[in-house]
Amino acid sequence: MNKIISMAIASAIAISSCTSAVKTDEKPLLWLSSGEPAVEAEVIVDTTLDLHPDGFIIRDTPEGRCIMAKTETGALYGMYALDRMERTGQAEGELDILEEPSYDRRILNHWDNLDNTVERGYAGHSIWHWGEEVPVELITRYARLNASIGINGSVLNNVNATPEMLRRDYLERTAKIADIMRPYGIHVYLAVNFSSPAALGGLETSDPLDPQVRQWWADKAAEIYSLIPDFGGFLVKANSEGLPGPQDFGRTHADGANMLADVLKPYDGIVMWRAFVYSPQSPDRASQACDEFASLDGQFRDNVLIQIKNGPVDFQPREPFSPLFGRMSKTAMMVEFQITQEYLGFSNHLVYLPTLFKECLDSDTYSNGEGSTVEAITTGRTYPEAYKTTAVAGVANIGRDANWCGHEFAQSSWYGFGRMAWDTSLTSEEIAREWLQQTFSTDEEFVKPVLDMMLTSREAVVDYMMPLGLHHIFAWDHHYGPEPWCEIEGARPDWLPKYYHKADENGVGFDRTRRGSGNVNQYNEPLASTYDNIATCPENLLLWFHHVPWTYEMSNGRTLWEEMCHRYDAGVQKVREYQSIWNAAKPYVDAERWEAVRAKLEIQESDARWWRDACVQYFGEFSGMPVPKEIEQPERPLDQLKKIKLDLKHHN
Ligand code: GCW
Repeated sequence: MNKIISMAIASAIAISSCTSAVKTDEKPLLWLSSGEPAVEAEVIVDTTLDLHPDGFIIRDTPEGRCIMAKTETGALYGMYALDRMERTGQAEGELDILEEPSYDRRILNHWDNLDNTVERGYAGHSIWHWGEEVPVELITRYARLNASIGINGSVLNNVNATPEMLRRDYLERTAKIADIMRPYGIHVYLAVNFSSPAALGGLETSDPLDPQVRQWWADKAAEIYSLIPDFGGFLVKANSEGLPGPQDFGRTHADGANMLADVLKPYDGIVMWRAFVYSPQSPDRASQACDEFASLDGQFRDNVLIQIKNGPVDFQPREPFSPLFGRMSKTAMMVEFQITQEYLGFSNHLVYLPTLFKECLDSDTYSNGEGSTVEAITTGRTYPEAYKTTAVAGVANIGRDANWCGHEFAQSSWYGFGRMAWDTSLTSEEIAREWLQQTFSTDEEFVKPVLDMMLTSREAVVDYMMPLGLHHIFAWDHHYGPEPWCEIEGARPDWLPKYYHKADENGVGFDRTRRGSGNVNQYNEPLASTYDNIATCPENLLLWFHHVPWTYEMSNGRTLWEEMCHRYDAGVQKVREYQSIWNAAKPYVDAERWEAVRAKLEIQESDARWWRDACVQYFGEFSGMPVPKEIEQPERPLDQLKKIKLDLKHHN
């Protein structure tokens, strides 16, 4: 025991000395009161412990409280955990806790470009400061925040990757970033462009079966690992939205992914190969990932993970889970969530996302009978042989803004993603509560109502934007605000709202039943039949799966048309409730942050009205029915709302 304790003290010193070099007077440390976990406990690192390398034990012994872990990273996680427990009043009494992460790899995907813009970023330019001096303090703070919630991987660059990313100078800089993050247990990964051998290396082709191409990638991997020995691996978007991929050479996704997996294998690197593929010719975009990937099950190397967006289309306010999660049993899969609010009002709307994340993870795919939830599948419980490693990804909402995420409450979705990736059994409520307690106040008078606001906020945004399974009726390209009427000459049909809502005088919604696109059949029974039957399809996904008559009777007795209008209005009313809650929260929050949130809620309320007024009037032209009298009537006529054109780019 003594021997272990003396080892422990040494490593505890090592850990605290590597975390103490940063001044704390710059960007705020958000939910951390200060960078260092200030806990009173003995820290023991014992490499012989039978524990996940990231796991830890916190235990009270007659000699006092101690944290035990197999690695320094595990010890650091234990220290942050105890720190959190102390600050949220959970550290009293005798402790005997053992924690191991739900996923091995808990990764943020940054869609950051080398010119420092961030695709779908709403919080300022890239924190990596490409081309400028490496911001050591900023990156250290970022690493601390991540370590405190268990995030252990960062893909530094946009999945729309430029071949330049693999240039020597960018790799050297990536190595510097990796050096800063290493003490916090964070591995760096890069998104790569499949054409790099030709575009950067000057080869004639990037065909994955060409020996010279394979050699080029092998040399590149050797170069990367010589600079970054613990490099995590590659993330690849291929044959998607105009990006190159193996299909350009008549090869499959498996050929492409395996070629990269082979060159990373000697270094324990992984390939995260995205399943976000769709072509304009397809009658149903929601079916395409399964169409292209399900038949490849079993053909991928064991260091490949298929990275699948939570829903089958694209991070909409509500989607069913992607049916692909229920279709592969011999291939490792990982979920990609979007923390940045591309389709949820950018950083202007208060939307706490762990409720959305959990809804997906808790969905039962019935892949191997009942209980094969997305969580059980992707954590490797359902098909352990297929999962050499497990992972989960979240598209980051982080930028150079003073508050990191643009909206004070957007920090809670970053926090929540990390906590949930660490422990999928935590509830959204538990996560929101501890975030509020650490970020603002532990006073229940404050916590209770604000917690309620967070927990209902995702449903509110669904109501005022796209209730009952409506989806993708956003304004062109930038996706801020409503434009269900949008028509652009020559545009891809699957980039236009009418492809998705299909409103006409008979009704509204996308018929994905067996009489329509047949997408329901990609789900395992009993789900396929549940979704196929309008009477059993959950109402919150009704217009996702069915084209429904305006006069269809909903379970509460209203017609579809009435219910749609009621939902739109309920979303607006909810935001007004949030405004009252926040007004009452004033005594518990410092003036600056209180005012920032107040101002954002004002925008959100006005945007919610904009959404409601635009959608009920637009769809009313098809239903031929008036907005029910009992709800607030639209203020501005549709013509006026149609004239709103925002000059926004999809890079910040
Ligand atoms: O939803 C779309 C976004 C693109 C994004 C793409 C993807 C990075 O609008 O901006 O590109 O998804 O996930 O690849």
